[in-house]
Amino acid sequence: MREITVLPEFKKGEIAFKGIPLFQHNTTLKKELDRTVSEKEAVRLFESMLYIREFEEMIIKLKSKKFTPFDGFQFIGATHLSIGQEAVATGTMSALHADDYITSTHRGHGHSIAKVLFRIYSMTRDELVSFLDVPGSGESDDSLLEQAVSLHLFKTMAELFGKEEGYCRGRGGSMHIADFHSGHLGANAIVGGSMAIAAGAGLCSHFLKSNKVVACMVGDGAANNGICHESMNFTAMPQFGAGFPVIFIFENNQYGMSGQQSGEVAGVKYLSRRGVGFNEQNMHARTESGMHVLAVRNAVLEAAGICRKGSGPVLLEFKTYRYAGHSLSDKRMTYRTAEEEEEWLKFDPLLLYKKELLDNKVMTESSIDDLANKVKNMVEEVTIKAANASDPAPGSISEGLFSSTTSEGLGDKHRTLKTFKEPKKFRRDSGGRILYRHAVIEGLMEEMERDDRVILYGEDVAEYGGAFQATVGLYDIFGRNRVFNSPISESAIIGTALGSAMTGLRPVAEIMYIDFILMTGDQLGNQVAKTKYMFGGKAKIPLVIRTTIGGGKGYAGQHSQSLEVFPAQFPGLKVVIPYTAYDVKGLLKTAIRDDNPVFFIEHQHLYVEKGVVPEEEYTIPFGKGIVRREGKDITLVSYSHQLKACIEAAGILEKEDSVDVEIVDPRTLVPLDVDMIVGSVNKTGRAVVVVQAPGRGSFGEHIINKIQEHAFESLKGPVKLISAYEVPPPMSAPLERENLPDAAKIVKNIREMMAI
Ligand SMILES: Cc1ncc(C[n+]2csc(CCOP(=O)(O)OP(=O)(O)O)c2C)c(N)n1
Ligand SMILES: [Mg+2]
Repeated sequence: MREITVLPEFKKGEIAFKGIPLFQHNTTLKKELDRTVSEKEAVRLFESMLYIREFEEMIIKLKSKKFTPFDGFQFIGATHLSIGQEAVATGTMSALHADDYITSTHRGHGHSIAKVLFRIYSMTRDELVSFLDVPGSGESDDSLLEQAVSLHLFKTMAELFGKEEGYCRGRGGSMHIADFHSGHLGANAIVGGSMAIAAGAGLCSHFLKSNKVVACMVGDGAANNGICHESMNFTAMPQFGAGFPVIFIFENNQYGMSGQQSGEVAGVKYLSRRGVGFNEQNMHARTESGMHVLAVRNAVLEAAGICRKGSGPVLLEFKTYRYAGHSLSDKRMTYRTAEEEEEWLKFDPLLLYKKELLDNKVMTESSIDDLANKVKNMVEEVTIKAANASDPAPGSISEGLFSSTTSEGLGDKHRTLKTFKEPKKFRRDSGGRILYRHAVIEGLMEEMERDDRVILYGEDVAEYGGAFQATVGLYDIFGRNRVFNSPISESAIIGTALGSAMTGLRPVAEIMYIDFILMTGDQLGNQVAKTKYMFGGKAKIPLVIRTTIGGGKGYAGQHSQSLEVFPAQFPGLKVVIPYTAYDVKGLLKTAIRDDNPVFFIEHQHLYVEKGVVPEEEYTIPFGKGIVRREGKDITLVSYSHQLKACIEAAGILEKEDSVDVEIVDPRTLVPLDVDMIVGSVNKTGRAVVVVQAPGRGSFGEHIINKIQEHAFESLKGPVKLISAYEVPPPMSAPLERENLPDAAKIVKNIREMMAI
C-alpha cells in the first residue's frame, strides 16, 4: 500500500511564487575579511584566477605560435577558453570541501584548475608528499605546495597535449579532464551531458549520508536541453523527504556557440527562473554576478550549506561573459559587438578583485606583480615540460576500457543488516523449476542482501513490482532507500545510475522496454560507455542496466524492437542476453558484481517460462556461451527468446530430414564467445544465425563476420542470416508473424542451405 494518497482537490486559488533573489550578494572584500576569508585565502582567490587566466592565455599563444615549447610543436585539439569566467570557477571551488564533487563542461579548464588547486591548498604536509609521490623530507611546506601546484598544472596541460602523463592518459584531452581523487567527476563535451551524472552523485551522497555536495557546472546552453530538466527534477523528488545535495551552476556567459540566451533562444531573462518548476522552494534559485569572485563564493557557500542541511537541490545562475570566442576559430564579431565586449571588460573579474586587494591592503602592486610573474613562469615551465612528455604507446590503445575487478570476495563487509520483511526464495516445483521472472527477483534479492550498496530503481519497480513483475516484493523487503520508482526520465535514470556508480553505489537501473533506450542515447553511448576509458581508465562503474525485449504481442513499432546491437555498438559496455531462468539468475548476479557497466536484456516472453534454478549460490561467467543442442550437420547461432523457435526447428529437421542441428547460445554478446561459435562451425561446416531484429547492421551480421573471419576454411557454403524484415515491427498479427523468424522459416532456410 502506498503511503501517499492523491485525493481529489479542486479548491479555487492561485499559485504564488516566491521571489528569486537577483544580485543580492553584493559583498566587498572588506566585509568578507571580517567574516569568511583570511588574508591568505583572499590572496589565493586571486592566485587561482591568475593561474586560470595565464593557462588560457598560453593556449592562445600556442595556437598562434607566439609561444613554441620546441621547434615544430603543433597544438591540436579543442580550445574552449574561460577567459572572463575565472571568478565563477574560483569562487565555486573555493567554497567547496576538498572531497565535494564537481562535474564540468567543454569550457572546463578553469573548473579543473581551481578544483584541484583548492584541494591542494587544503592538504596537510603528508597529503602533499603523497600527492607528489616523492619522499619530500627536508622540503619546506611552501615548496611542497608549489611543486604540487606545478604538477597539477603539468598534468592538465599534458592532457591537453594528449600525453601519457596527462590526467587522463591522453584519452580525454581538453574537453574531458577528470580527477576522481579530487572529486572532479569529469568535464563533458556534450552540452548538459553531465547533469544527470551530478544528480547521481547527489543521490549517492544522500543515500550514503556522506554529506558531500555536488557542484554541477554547466553553460547557459544546457538550460534548454532535455537532460537538464530531467536531472533537476530527479534531484528535487520529494519521496526521500529531501532532495539531493546538488548545486546546479549555470555559468551564463550569454551565449551558446553564437546563439544568445536572452531574447533569442530562451524565453526567460534569468535562468534562475527555471528553478520554480521543480519544487515548492524554487530550488532556492538565485542569480548572482559571475564577475565578482566573492559574490560567487558566498552564493556557493550558502548553497552548499543548504545542501548539507538536507534541503537541496539549489540552482545558481552566474552572469558572466567569455572574452574570447567560443573556440579559437570562432568569428565572434559576426554575432556580437565591440561595444558589448567593452562594457563587459569593465567587469573583468581579475581587475575588479585586484582593486579590492589593493584597497584593503591585502596586496601591493609589487606583490601582485611578483605573484603574476610566478604564475606566468610556472605556466611556461609546465607547458614546455608537457610538450616534451611522452605520448601514450600505440600498443596501449585498449588499456583502460574495462576494469578487471569485481566485488567477488566481498565477504560480509556490506551485508544488508536490516530488512523490512524476510527475504525468501521462491518455491520450486517438483522438477526444481521456477519462473524466469522469479529467477530475476531472486538474483536481485540475493545481491541486494549481499551488498547494501546495490540499489534498484526505474519506472514502476517499487510497490507495483515492475511492468513485467520482475521486481515484485523487493520494495517490501528493502524499503524505499534501496528500491524506488523513478520519474519517467530514461536519460536521467541512466545518467544518475552512472553518477551514483562512480561515487560508491552499485545501482541496477531498469528501463521498461528496450525501445526507450533510444531516449537515453547520450547517457548510454557518450557517458556510461565512455567514462572509464575517456578519463584515463581510472573509474570503476559497477552499474547494471536491465531492460526487456518483446515482440509478437501486437505492440507495434515502438514497443517491439530487438535493439541489442545498439548497446553493443559502444565500446565500454558489456551486453548480456540470457535465455533460461538458470542463466538469467546466474548472469544477473555476475553483472551486479562486475565493476563495469553491464547492459542486461531480459525477454518479456521468457518471464513466464520455467527453468531449473538451484537454491544454492551460483554465478555464470561472462563470455562463456553454451551449446543448447549438440549436432553435427549445421550450426545455428541464436540467443534469447529466439532460441525457442530454433530448438523447435531443430526437432523438426531431425525428425523429418535427419538433419542434426547444433544450437549455440553465446549468452553474452559483449564479450562474445567467438571460440565456442567457431569451434562449432569448424565441426559442422555450416552456419546459420537467427535474430529477432531486422538484418541490416544487426548483431547477427557481426556474428557472421566473426565466423567468416575465423572459420572460413571449414565452411561448405555461405553463412545465412535469418532475421526480421527491414521494416518497423508492424501491429497486425499476420504481419507480425510474417516479420519474426519462426520455426517454419528456420526449417525452410536450413533445407535450402542443405539442398534438401
Ligand atoms: C548536445 C550538444 N549539442 C551541441 C554541441 C555543440 N556545442 C558545443 S559547445 C556549444 C555551446 C554551449 O553553450 P553553453 O552551454 O552556454 O556553454 P559555453 O560554450 O557558453 O560555455 C555547442 C552548441 C554539443 N557539444 N553538445
Ligand atoms: Mg554559454
